[in-house]
Amino acid sequence: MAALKLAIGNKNYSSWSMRPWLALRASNIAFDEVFIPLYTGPADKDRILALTRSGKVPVLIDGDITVWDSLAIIEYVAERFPQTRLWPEDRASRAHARSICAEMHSGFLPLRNECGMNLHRPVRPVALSADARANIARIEQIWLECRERYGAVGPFLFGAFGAADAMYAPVVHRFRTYAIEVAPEAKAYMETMMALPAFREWTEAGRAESLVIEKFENL
Ligand SMILES: N[C@@H](CCC(=O)N[C@@H](CS)C(=O)NCC(=O)O)C(=O)O
Repeated sequence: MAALKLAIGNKNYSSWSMRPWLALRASNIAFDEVFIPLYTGPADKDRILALTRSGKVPVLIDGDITVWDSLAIIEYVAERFPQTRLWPEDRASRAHARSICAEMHSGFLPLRNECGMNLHRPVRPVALSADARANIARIEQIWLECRERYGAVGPFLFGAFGAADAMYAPVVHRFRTYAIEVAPEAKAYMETMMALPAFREWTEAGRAESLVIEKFENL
């Protein structure tokens, strides 16, 4: 049994769960996964509430420490396992990485609402609002700026895989599933992410799930 426990929702739909799961797995940190199916009724909700009164997954349990919220979990993992180097070493790059993670965490609602993560969904475009299109343009700009600044160091946003890649991973799926066209450099970044073994592992497991959440199927 691993020291850490990460409670997550359905891999097919739970974009929030994907982020810390990927940060841990891509960093080779051992953890036990606790799967709690989402939106099935009070019994599963009670299982989440027994872990965190926020009533939301993901939740990380490390002994008597409980951490909830995807970004807080990634911050905790980075601090607890410094060898993961989830944040860039250089202060200016780290400030940049934290800014784009915070921007992702607190924004992009139109894109989230109109292009829900759904790994089962056949790839096809959807009519998008002007706000969602503006979100897409901003994310593309964020990625391109990172590629321009750190491309010489490696293929991820800040060179090596890190917190920012984990935070933006669900967007890679959204762009892919909703056939959103992006610039070649942004596409190359998406391909780097899609080839990452941990990303593939999550994706394959999500596609193998048979649970369907109706309210996420109409997009
Ligand atoms: N800001 C939170 C959001 C977590 C969240 O909304 N989780 C959803 C699943 S993706 C959830 O647990 N929903 C269950 C419910 O509301 O009953 C995070 O980053 O972890």
